[in-house]
Amino acid sequence: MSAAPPLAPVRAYIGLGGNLDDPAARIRRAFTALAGLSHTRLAGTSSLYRTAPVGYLDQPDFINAVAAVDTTLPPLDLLDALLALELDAGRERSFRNAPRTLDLDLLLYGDLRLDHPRLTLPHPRMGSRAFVLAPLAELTPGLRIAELGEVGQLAAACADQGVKRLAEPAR
Ligand code: PH2
Ligand code: MG
Ligand code: MG
Repeated sequence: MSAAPPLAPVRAYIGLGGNLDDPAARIRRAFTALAGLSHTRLAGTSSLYRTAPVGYLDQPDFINAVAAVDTTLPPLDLLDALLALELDAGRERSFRNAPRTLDLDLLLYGDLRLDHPRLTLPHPRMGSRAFVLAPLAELTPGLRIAELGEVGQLAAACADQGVKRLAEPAR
């Protein structure tokens, strides 16, 4: 049984990424899929970014973006909905940080701090990853993340990681 859903919508941020099979088109389709989730409104989308791989380096560049949603889905239900969209996009899990068609990471769910076997919030690695912070700062530069700081400042601190905003429209 899951916890009672929030009564008022919660602003959540989702990191999108992929580097296989036309990832830019997949991310655009994922924005549309997010807009179609139950109990959820798509509130904003960043530009698309071309980013150098982090972690496992011998793979193609990624396309990354961030979406904002307002949702009354509880966090684990939102996570399940994101995992279902990854499967729809043909996501396979071979090894950690492997190339993928579509990765949808729940970054923030309001200011909820959560330490659950399936979900840690805020996302534990978001504070040092330019491929998350640059698009998030574009959407909401003044956002403060508890114990990490302001998103715009965090993004500026790792701007040397090789992220390039693409001029073409995100949607
Ligand atoms: N995702 C990872 C690991 N490394 N690198 C880039 N550039 N973009 C990603 O989305 C990404 C990554 C784990 O999910
Ligand atoms: Mg990820
Ligand atoms: Mg993921």
